[in-house]
Amino acid sequence: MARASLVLLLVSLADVLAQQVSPTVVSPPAQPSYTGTLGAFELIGNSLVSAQQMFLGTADRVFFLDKVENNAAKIAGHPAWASEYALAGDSHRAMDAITNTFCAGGTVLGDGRWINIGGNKAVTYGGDTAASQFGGGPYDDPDGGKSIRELVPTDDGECEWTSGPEMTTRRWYPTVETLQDGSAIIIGGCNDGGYVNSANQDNPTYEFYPSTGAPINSPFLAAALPINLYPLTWLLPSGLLLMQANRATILLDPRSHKEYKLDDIPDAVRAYPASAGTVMLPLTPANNWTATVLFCGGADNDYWKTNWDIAALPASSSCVRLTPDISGKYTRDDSLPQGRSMPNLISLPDGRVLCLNGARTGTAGYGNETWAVGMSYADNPVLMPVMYDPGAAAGARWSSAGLSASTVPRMYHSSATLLPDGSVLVAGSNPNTDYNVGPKIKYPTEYRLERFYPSYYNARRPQPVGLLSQLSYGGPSFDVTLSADDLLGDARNAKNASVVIIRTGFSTHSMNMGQRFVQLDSTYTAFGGNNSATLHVSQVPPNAAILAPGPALLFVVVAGVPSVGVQIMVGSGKIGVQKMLPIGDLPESSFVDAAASASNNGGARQGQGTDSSGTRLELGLGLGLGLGLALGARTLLALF
Ligand SMILES: *[C@@H]1O[C@H](CO)[C@@H](O)[C@H](O)[C@H]1NC(C)=O
Ligand SMILES: *[C@@H]1O[C@H](CO)[C@@H](O)[C@H](O)[C@H]1NC(C)=O
Ligand SMILES: *[C@@H]1O[C@H](CO)[C@@H](O)[C@H](O)[C@H]1NC(C)=O
Ligand SMILES: *[C@@H]1O[C@H](CO)[C@@H](O)[C@H](O)[C@H]1NC(C)=O
Ligand SMILES: [Cu+2]
Repeated sequence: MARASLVLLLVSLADVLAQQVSPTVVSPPAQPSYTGTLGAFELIGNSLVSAQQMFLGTADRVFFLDKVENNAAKIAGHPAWASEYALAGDSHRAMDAITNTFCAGGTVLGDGRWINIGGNKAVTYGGDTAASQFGGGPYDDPDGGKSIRELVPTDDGECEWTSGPEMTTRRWYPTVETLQDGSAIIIGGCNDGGYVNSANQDNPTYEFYPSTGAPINSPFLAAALPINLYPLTWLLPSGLLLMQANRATILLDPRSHKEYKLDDIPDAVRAYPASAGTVMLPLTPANNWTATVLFCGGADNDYWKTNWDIAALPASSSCVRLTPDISGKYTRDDSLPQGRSMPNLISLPDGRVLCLNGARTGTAGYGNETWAVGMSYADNPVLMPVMYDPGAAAGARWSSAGLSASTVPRMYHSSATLLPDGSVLVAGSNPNTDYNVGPKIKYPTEYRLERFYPSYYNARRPQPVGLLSQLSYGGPSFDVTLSADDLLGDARNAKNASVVIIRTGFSTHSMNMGQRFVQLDSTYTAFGGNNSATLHVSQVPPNAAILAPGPALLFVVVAGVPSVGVQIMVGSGKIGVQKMLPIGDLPESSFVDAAASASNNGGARQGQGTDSSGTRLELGLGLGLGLGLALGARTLLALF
């Protein structure tokens, strides 16, 4: 019996070793290469095309996608509607996105490929439908409605968009979210566009990429007409998808196709074109990696029903939260200091959320109506950013203290993304049918890039030693060391160190699809003698619905100051079922004071001031297999 279970154990260990990702230790991240004005925006460069869509593809490269329009930059003999921007070099190049990417969706897959999904028909000047849908002048932009475009980002300036297999149905304004196996779900959209959707062109279905077959009908999407474009969607730790459109909210089981109705969202319409800002708040050991989604702003009126001056409609300031795996009831959160449509909510490595971009009146969209501002359906840009602290007491979560305003209105078709150095890149704004600039244009086609510098930006950054290039779901913990400088000269600051993974997401239409913040479990051994510390860090929780596989940024944050993020791979680096490994208990946090370390060489558990935070489950079966795979309480939960 004992032998049998030993054999079993060895077999599963071999399995574990075979499946184990092969991380390398990465060099400690450096300091940012320049300084910024804290709390402020700086104009830095040019996106070459208007940044309707953008994402961070490598630690140094940002990719932009525009709609087809008359940009001066040319590629393959036609105006470009895609580009790449090198952060370190402040240089850019035009790219060929092949088909019309107008209001496409996107995400990154588990193997590191980015996909860009759907779009509009071929157009000619003024956004009007082109004579040929298969290319040719003036823009040579084949119909993108069924397109799947792929990019494997590199730092060599050589990567290019390629065409994947076409979808069977047209999707303009689809949402895309990465799933537990690193594949993607592609949701909704319409055939021909318009300010809002309509029954005669609706596509209330979802499908997967890589494809698993024909699109599946969603009663929820069909019922949410006309506000069912770009449905707000997040993969939840339960494995269900939270979806919100019009006033309705559901949980979708993407496997059984069952939909479970939750409460209607109060106060305002949040999805496009009301375009609230939305973000999943940090998933942390303290909240047991439970997802809470924040929705802020939008339009509190059935504005789409008549032709009236939408651009003058005050935007909503309401914020609500939902913790959908626990309860289907929304709770009201602190309101924004002023109404706002089209904000971006960006997760910062210190756990706060930056709200920027958007307008105080109106919604997304544009047209030739007499009441439009130029063509914009919004007016009164909100130039002032505001910071949300999810840990602050109710009533004190929003603050603009220490922040200053941008000088660039970021209206419809703006975007924003976190960068590895912890600054935020801001781009886009183009409420125009075609490239449109000039002194009389209040909201022109905008190419200017800005960086926003959060309060930690100029502080000396931690330079942790021992970060890994690839993390598994469960498996052996790893150690990261922090120097006295990293700990601000006091080993006790190890108590205030955290290790966080951020997937920065695909930014478009006030969403950052796939954006997620996951804090890893960690403990510390801090040394009073030399004021250094070792962090003992768990791998990713063994549940790929907490963080889907694929590339992400890894930060170590000490007393609110993040290291420069390093790009890592989460999971196997392949699309497919990810191996869930047991996750061991970590050593208890301890503080080894100077006297103790002098007298007994500093064993982690020997220090006098052993700090028993006492919250950790110390079941520690301690199998001592030399792999650091101590099976603990969490393991057992994960395995059975
Ligand atoms: C709106 O105006 C532009 C520029 O004048 C024109 O090219 C386009 O056809 C108009 N669109 C519609 C839908 O009327
Ligand atoms: C944390 O969440 C998991 C499910 O994701 C659950 O099994 C476990 O009981 C929770 N732990 C605590 C302490 O609430
Ligand atoms: C951690 O650091 C932040 C930023 O300096 C500070 O506000 C907070 O009080 C610290 N927390 C602890 C537990 O020391
Ligand atoms: C600090 O002291 C501890 C205990 O003596 C030792 O293990 C560690 O290597 C030292 N760290 C540094 C950076 O000197
Ligand atoms: Cu759009």
